Amino acid sequence: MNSIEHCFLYGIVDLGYVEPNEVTDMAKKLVRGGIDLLQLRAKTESVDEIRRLAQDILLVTQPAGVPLILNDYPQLLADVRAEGCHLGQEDGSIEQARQIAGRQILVGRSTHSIEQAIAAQQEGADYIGFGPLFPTPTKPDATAIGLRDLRQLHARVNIPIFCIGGIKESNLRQVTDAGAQRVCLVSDLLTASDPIAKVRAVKADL
Ligand code: 3NM
Repeated sequence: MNSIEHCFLYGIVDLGYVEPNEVTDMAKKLVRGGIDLLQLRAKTESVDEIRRLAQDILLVTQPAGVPLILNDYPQLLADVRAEGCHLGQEDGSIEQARQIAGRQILVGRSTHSIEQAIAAQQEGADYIGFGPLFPTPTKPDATAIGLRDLRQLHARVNIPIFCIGGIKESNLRQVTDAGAQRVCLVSDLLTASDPIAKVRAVKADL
């Protein structure tokens, strides 16, 4: 299984873009392209549906050694063998998520400022998301925080930092020039005419 330190391109299968019956196929494409880490993000589906989708994706990710992270739902990790969960600022504590899962899991936290990033590291997160860097249709109500904090952030936080929010193949260079080392992309991968080629192209530019 890829260790988190070796993950640079994080993809999210977001049910806002992918129909439930296309989830496995999309996961296959992202894995085939060389995605390092994958998240299942389903904001409106039932817990039972998320469990079923996660089980299906695991058939793709586990043989490829790609960790699968569930957006929230640490309770599912007791019986779904995904590798971890991702918590927002409003979700529970990292320690609580580990206890609920009852086994060793990865736990990530969304952060939107340097202060939140440092707090997540102190709380024991395995990695953080940091964003949204740019305005994004995937999280339309979130305020973009821009690129200016990235160097200071990387100097002060030493767990893996995945920059997120409005990042595309077309602006990736701007993001890495500003100091980003790892990125998470959603819509640019999921709406690509050829997601396999898109993942390969983004990875080659990282
Ligand atoms: N979390 P896209 S931004 C799911 O800043 C998510 O915490 C964010 O989607 C955060 O690549 C975001 O389509 C959406 O912009 C990222």
